Amino acid sequence: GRAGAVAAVDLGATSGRVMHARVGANTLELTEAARFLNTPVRVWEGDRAALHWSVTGLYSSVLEGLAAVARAEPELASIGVDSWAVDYGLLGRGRLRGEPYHYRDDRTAHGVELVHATVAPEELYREGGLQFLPFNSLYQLAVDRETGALEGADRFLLIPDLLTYWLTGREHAERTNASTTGLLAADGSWNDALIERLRLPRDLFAPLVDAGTAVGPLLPSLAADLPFAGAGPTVTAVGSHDTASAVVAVPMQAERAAYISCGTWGLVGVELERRVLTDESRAANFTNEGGVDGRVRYLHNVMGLWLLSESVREWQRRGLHVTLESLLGEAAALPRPTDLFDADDPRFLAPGDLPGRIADWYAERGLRAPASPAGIVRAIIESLADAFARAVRTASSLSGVTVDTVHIVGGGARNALLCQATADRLGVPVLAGPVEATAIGNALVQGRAAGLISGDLETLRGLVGRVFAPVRYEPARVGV
Ligand code: LFR
Repeated sequence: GRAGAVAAVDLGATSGRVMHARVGANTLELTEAARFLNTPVRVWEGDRAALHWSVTGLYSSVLEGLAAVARAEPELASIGVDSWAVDYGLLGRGRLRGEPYHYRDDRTAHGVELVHATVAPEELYREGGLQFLPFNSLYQLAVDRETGALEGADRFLLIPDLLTYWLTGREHAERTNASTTGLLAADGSWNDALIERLRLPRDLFAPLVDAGTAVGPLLPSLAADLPFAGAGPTVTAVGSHDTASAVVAVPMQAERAAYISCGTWGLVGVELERRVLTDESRAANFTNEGGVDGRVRYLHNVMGLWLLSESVREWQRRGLHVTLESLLGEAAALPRPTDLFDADDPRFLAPGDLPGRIADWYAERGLRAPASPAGIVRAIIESLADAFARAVRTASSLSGVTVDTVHIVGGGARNALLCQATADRLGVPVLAGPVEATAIGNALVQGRAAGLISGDLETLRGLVGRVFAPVRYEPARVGV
């Protein structure tokens, strides 16, 4: 087919963007139509301040972005939405019943107790194949059930499905993101038996669709508002879990590469045809998430750039005049620290004073934490690279994939210090980029659904590699 245009809406936990993309067999061009911060907010709930997303605010920013795309490209073929995983809105008779909870809200600890009292973690892993993360949707839903939040709710929609519903009026659950709920069975359908054991209403869960499915046209009221030509674009289900879209756009040869999708989180792993459900895999806390085209995203969550952004937020809150950019520059000039901390430690999950928690980690071991913000930034980068390297080695040994190249995509691909440190620790080259892998993977799946490009993931990745040639970091030492 000939090239055409789509809009990729990509909402990260730190920021969101609407990208205008031109896609064809030999065409892949992205222009940013809108970028906006995604700032969670604490709201008093009678006995505590709970952390929520402002999803209606995000939707408003998305609409502004789509209007900008429409002005530039009235003939737009398609729109697709992806976001971070696991979080959701509850609807009652079509209406959102309150802003969604943020997965970093600490209500989930109790949900873990509730679920594990009914179903053993081993059993959950055998069926759902997910690594244990205290915020997986099933734990959140167990809390909703107990607090009465499910009363009057008749629909559960993950964030991208919720935005798609607001755009089209249609309710569905896209499968890559649904795989992060913990409520899918081994065959990729809703796990009815588990849903019943957790005493969740089965009707909450919408029909599943695969990435690439056309969902429907824009609602008439929106189509009238947005300056698109004719009938306007179709809304298409993409790999709506942002990490699924990012993995589509990793320009890798999957049989010999590992990837690190590095944004707020660092998702470190390999792509497989089949899930790995061994005890070793569960003990290593590796996840089998659903990928586009039925692939398996076999990976582990490492804290990611959150450690940097949340530290900077704390320093700024204390009145220091620092920015991440200036600190990265200073950090690069410092010597490599001898003592690293465990960037995988769950204590770093919650919002709040991160430098303080890093200092505690060192103090508990009788070690001295770096004193200056730049020193802490350097320690974060080296510790992240160390955690990345460990996860790559574990992914390789548990999956049997021999890794001779590591791809870093997402915002972390811009961080030269991090890319080099990761290459050095692994002794293999790191190929960095594209930075906007998630939006690219989102756009490519839409382009394929719209007939603008055809082929398997290898074909799509070939195009990504030609258009966005990665930056290569050679390891300072070889072979680990
Ligand atoms: C990355 C991501 C991860 C998921 C985490 C929470 O943005 O989607 O894959 O584990 O956010 O949803």
